[in-house]
Formats: sequence, C-alpha cells, structure tokens
Amino acid sequence: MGPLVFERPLVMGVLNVTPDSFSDGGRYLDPDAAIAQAQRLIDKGADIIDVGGESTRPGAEPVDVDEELRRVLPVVAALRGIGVPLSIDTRHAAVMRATLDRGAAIINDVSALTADPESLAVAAASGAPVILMHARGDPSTMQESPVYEDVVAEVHAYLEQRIQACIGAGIDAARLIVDPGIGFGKTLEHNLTLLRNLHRFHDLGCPVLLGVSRKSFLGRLSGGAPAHGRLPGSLAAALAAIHQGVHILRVHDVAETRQALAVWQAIFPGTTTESP
Ligand code: YH5
Repeated sequence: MGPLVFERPLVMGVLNVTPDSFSDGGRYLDPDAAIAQAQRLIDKGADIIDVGGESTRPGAEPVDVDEELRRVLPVVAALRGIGVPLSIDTRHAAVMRATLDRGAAIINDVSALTADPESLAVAAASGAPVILMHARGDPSTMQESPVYEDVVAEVHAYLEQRIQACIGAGIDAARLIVDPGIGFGKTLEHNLTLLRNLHRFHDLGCPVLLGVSRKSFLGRLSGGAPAHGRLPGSLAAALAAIHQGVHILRVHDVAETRQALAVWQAIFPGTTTESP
C-alpha cells in the first residue's frame, strides 16, 4: 500500500466489529455481516475502513484482548486485498501486531500509543501510519466532568508530546496523523471550542483526522436526537472541519459525507486540504 494522498479530504468508514453491531440477535459476532458492511462502505466511497472490536464510547467497559482478537481477526483477514487500506482501532499492541500481520495498514489508537507499553515498539517495527488521538481519561470514566484551563492548548501540547514520543521510539514523523479526539473526556463546550480551532493543529506538521460522526454532543445540540438521527449535525460539523483544512473524516455515513464534500469542494475548489 502506498502513502496516503491528500488531493481531497479522505473519508474513513467506521466498521464496528462488536456483537451489538453484527449479530443475529445473539451474543456472537457474524464475520460475514461485518465483511458485507465493509463492502457497502467501499461501494459508497470510503477511502479507508476503520475496523474496531472494542467499544470506546463514553461509559464503555474495556474488552478482554483475546475477545477483541476473536472479533477483529477474521474480519481483517477476510478484508485483505479488498482495495482500500484498513485501519485498526485498538489500544492493544497484540491486536496491532496480529492485524498488521494480516494486512491492516494503519494503526488508529485513541490512547495515542499510551495504553499499552508495547505499542510504540510495535508501531515503530511495522512502518505503518499511526493516528494519535487525544483522550482525557479512560472511556469508562472520561465524561465525569473533565476540566481544562485551555482545551485547545492542552490538546495541542499533548499531541506534540506524543509526536515526540513516537519520533523517539523510531517512528517516522511523516507517518503520524493527529486527532483532537472529539467526545473523549470533553464537555460540549470543549468539543465546540476544539471544532472552532481545528486550524490551529496544522502547525504540528501532520495530517489532521476528525471523528464527529453521530457523537453525543450532536444530540445535545439537536434536542436529544438519537444516534441514528444525527446525520445532519454530523455533516455540519464535518464541513466546519473541512473548512479548516482537516484531511481525514471518520464517519458512519460514507455516501452522505462524500456528497457534502463534493458540494463543498465544488464551491471552494482546491482550497480545503492544507499540505500536511
Ligand atoms: C475518533 O474520534 N472515535 S469510537 C459515541 C457515539 C457515536 C460514535 C452515539 N474511534 C474516534 O465513534 N478514532 C472512535 O455516540 C475513534 N477518532 C479516532 N481516531 C467512538 C465513536 C462514537 C462514540
């Protein structure tokens, strides 16, 4: 797989490989259903598929690594050669190693390679691009009244420090992607302040990725819309991000996002993707 190219913003499609997403109503995951969903995401225009076997939603409890492997390995193995790069959304070095061995191309770690002491070394040895996301606290507790003095400065400083840690571990800076981590240990006001100031992350010198799709803060801004009713808000936030030069959007609704991006880019051709 060659390097990611940013002539236009890229769309990363979310593939949740958890039993609540793909099962016949029972407790077991159906890999074939997950594989069919990946194909649908690609048909709709996904540039990257993000495979995740551990829910990191607010309040979620950690998943045992063996269980996470059981969920993602058959899916990653079956998606090898599907035509777009796969990223693996995990905090566990063992999951990174096993999925990279089976063809995954990108590491997406919501802990920015801090949760597992082996992750920096696995990432360095793999040569894969790494998405470094900011989070405050663990998913199980992160929404318990997080406090920042200056959320943009603190998230920026954290990402800068993680970039340095990666470089120190032998990871090529050109392979790093940063993400402010919307919804991960942030209040509504923190999320909005970050979304207003995404342009300030470009001086880190890396492509910027953003995940806002269907997140809770959108529900809070729309009279309590449930997750499946948050597409309009997701698109509004996505376009606010693209306006500030964000390079990759992590979304559930790939076709709708691609349409919104196509219109935006027709209005503002060539001005939306900063050189990383
Ligand atoms: C992200 O932003 N997010 S998992 C709560 C929701 C809806 C969606 C219904 N992995 C990110 O998508 N990786 C996740 O309320 C991520 N950036 C990166 N890099 C959380 C999620 C979600 C949570």
